[in-house]
Amino acid sequence: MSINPFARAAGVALLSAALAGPALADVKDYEFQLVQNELKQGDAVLAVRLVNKKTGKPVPDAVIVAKRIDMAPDGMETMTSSIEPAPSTEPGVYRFNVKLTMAGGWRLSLAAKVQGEAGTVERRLTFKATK
Ligand SMILES: [Cu+2]
Repeated sequence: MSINPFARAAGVALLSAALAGPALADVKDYEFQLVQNELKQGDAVLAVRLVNKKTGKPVPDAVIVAKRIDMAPDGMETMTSSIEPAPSTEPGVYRFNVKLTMAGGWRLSLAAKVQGEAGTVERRLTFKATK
């Protein structure tokens, strides 16, 4: 009986993943949450917290790979505005300088890579810009 060495290597990898069991986290265990749901219209700082839902702990050092704000909640999906990273003030809290050019409902879309995890954490969050 001959076993393809690649198949054998894959089998070993699967086995070690299975043995790792609960220690192996999943990107679904991570969630972005808004720090505040309402911001003043104009130049604002939008802050989100990344948490591990299983431990309840904040997750620092994630790499934001995609970000966008638009007014989809008010039926204006094509109305986007600028969003730029701002320095963090607390581990696990990610801050962005945004220009909220209009009062109303906004949507934040984020994608991030968590250190040591495969896959991408994606999340859409809704907040409000007030006059
Ligand atoms: Cu608008």
